[in-house]
Amino acid sequence: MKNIMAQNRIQEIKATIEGKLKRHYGRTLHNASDEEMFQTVALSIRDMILEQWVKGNEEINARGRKKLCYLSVEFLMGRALVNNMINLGVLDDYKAVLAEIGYPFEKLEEQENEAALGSGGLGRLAACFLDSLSTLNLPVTGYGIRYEYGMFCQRIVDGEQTEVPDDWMCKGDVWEIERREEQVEVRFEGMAEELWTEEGLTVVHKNFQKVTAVPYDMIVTGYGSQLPATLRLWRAEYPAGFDFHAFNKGDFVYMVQQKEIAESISKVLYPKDDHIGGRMLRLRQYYFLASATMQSIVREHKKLYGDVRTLPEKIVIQINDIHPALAIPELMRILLDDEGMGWDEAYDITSRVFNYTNHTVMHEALESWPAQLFKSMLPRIYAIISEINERFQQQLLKRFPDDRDKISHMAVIAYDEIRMAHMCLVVCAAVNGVSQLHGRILKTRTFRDFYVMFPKKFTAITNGITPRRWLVSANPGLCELIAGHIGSRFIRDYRELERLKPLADDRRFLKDFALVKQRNKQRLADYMFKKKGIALNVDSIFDVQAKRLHEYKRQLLKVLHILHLYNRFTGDECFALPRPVTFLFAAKASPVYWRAKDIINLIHAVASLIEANPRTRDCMKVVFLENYNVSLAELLIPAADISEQISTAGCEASGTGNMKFMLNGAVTLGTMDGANVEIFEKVGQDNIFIFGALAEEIARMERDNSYNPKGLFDGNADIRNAVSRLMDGSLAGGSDRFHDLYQSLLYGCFDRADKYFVLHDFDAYRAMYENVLNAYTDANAWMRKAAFNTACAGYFSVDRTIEEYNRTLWGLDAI
Ligand code: 26Y
Repeated sequence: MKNIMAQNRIQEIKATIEGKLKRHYGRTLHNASDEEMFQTVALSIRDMILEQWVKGNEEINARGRKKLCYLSVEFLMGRALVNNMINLGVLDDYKAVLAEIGYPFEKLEEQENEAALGSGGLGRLAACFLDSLSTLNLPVTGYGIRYEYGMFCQRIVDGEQTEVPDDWMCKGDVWEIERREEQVEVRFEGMAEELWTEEGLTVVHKNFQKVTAVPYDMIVTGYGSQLPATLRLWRAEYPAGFDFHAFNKGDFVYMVQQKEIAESISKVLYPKDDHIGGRMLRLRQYYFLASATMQSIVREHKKLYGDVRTLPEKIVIQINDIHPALAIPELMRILLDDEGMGWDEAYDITSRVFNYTNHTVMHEALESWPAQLFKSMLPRIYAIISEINERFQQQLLKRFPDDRDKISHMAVIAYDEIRMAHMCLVVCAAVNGVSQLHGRILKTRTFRDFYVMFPKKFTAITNGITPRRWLVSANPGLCELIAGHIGSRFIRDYRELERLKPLADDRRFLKDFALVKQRNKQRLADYMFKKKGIALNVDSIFDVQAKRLHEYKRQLLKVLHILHLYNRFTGDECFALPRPVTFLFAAKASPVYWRAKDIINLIHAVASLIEANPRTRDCMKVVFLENYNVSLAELLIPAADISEQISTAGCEASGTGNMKFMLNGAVTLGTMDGANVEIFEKVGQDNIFIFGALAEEIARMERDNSYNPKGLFDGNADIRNAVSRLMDGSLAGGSDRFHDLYQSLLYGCFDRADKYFVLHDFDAYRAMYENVLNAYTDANAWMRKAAFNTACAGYFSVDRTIEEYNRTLWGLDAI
């Protein structure tokens, strides 16, 4: 009976695909191109999703349910096709259909360009949030920018990173729906004029430049969900038919230039950059996102409920890091200028709808803008922020009448700078960190004065990841093994994974667990060989560090340690490793972050050094995986034995890669930083390898300036010998190539020496690494650790994260 039903479904799907191929492309199953096959299958899936989406949204609107608006400049979605099939429960059916047709399923997967509208953790978290909100049937719209070029593609040429534009939409995006009729107008430049009329003071924004914001809605599915999430991405266009005056005057060139400027706003995702021209373009992007989104939210609210005053009952807005913070003054502008409200009422509404999540304590990311430039680009918004600042300073003056320093320290505008984070802290209802440690650092250091003033606003909610993509989709072997023992409820209910704990003592289970790991290593090895011609030894330990390249994440620590092992081989004929190790790195460096790019080059130079030496090449191998992205992460993470999470304590807000590795049965080698602390608490000290200075120790050394890396270099031969390799000509590129890295470690270049305490933690890392290698030699004990990590990973499901946000901040009801 079941079989007959499955057969019917399969025939139905096949007929749908055949029909679509014929109608859309005039093709049959026999002569369709790969691209046409992909588009057709994707369209058939999209039809199913749209069906749900229409029903779900009707229900929310009919019942007048509160909705979450999640604002983020990054959404790192990854590929959608297989994920959608899993979520809809039709993966097996589609696999069967394609098998019947004789079309390889993997080929279909590979056709899809991934939507890489993000550079790392922040953007990927936003994507996991949408997955979870939909899975839990909570209403949400994500708002972002439809970058024509997403995160650049990384190519390695002679060991150096080069960037290639990521033309992800070259074939069009099947998952999006253009909503041209819902476009809005965003205004830049000009001036804000105050006018006294009979109704009092009004402000008129004059002589502005218009940019049209056109929304594209992407439908994002959840697992077995009734309510797909909406991701609304804005594209910038030059207003059609605008400035005919210039055109008539024959100023055709001017018009084309203006068009160029307008459309550059949604042209490309900024990975990070520090020159002012680029920064101003980023500010333009931020306001574009903020203004288009707030106009669209207010417009929809009025359409549904008539009265803008009920906004806080129906909408809650989460600002994903500081970048979309201009949404705050933009809502004020709409309420004051368009809706004619008074300041107090507008402020009351605004301060009730917004929350702000901080994702970093790194100073460079707590953005502030030069006041004059800001004012000329956004005159009306500038005036509103000035007023917020003025009123806040009055409040401060009452509270700290004699403390001028404190007042200018906390002000929103001071020393000709606009501090976006301070504005958020003043106006938002809540601010949260993304791990418990990060939350504490925000209270006690980064925003200490604000915590004293607004203690109730501060919380910490630890990040999470979606088990749908990071286990079910990325690691079907492990998923099947788990389901065979505890059923498949764990996919929706993160508490279920705990039930694996007793199995960590079951030898048969551990054997199967090891087998799955081995297959995943083989899967990665096959991929690397086929795509890059690189052979991996699947019997070696896979030791993986995969994340954005940044000094604080300390890829350099791992490289220096590899050089240390190399030195031991060359210095001592009897030295051996208990098992061969493959050191896998994957990371993109920001195109203008020269030191990060040097580190990538260094990794390649060290790889060559090891490869060239017959003593080392069979027991050590360094591999750099080009172009790290979501799809590669899905292959790489399930294959890892060791998960390297070695940031300088106090620097990594949370980390989410650490959770993905843990879930897939890799054991963490890490510092007490970000969510590593909580992983440690969950798995216990026998199942994780922790080393290095604690956040308080780092902070103390920074405060009293007591850290002396040169002293460590002089006093510790291991450190000296490893670091000296950078300069002694043994690495490709010659003795000059890594001079800056060497200098940065020992003497500093325009900053403190070894700002991220690499040499400080070197010895602790070296010692702990020995423990790791020894632990691995007991295969059964190692697999116990690995499996126990998986069993403890439930807490780090994004569903737990979303439940916490919802309980403490949002108050949404599931449909
Ligand atoms: C320069 C500016 C445009 C900018 C762009 C992207 C600044 C920062 C970022 C991205 C930040 C980011 O990815 N932060 C990470 O957020 C994760 C999710 O909360 C954390 O797990 C991770 O520790 C943090 O580094």
